Amino acid sequence: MSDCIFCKIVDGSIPSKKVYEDDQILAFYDLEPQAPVHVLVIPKIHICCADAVTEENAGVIAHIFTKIPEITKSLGLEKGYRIVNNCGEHGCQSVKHMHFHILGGTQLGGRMT
Ligand code: DGP
Repeated sequence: MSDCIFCKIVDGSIPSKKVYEDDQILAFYDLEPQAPVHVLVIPKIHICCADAVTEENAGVIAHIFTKIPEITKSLGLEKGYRIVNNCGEHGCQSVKHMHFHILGGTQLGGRMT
């Protein structure tokens, strides 16, 4: 999508600090970190949000989860981490290209709201 920030990060027209990339997905540091380690993992294809996951596009989401152990190990998150996906207005999703936040590098709080 031409007006999508994360599609522009995928095509390289907006720079990012990449931590992992393959033909289907990209992981890069969040611009506004909320933990000592804060990385976003995105599908390269434009899927707006969790609400738009279908049988047809779910493969890339599964692929993200198969790569998260490798990505988190490379980030030194052996003691654990949190995966967050915000969806829609009530979920406070600000970028409408589905992404998973990986947060870690410290003891995180117990509350999620
Ligand atoms: P969310 O609120 O779940 O939609 O999270 C969007 C995140 O994306 C937010 O933590 C800040 C981050 N972000 C927004 N624009 C950019 C950008 O241009 N580059 C990077 N690296 N992160 C961005």
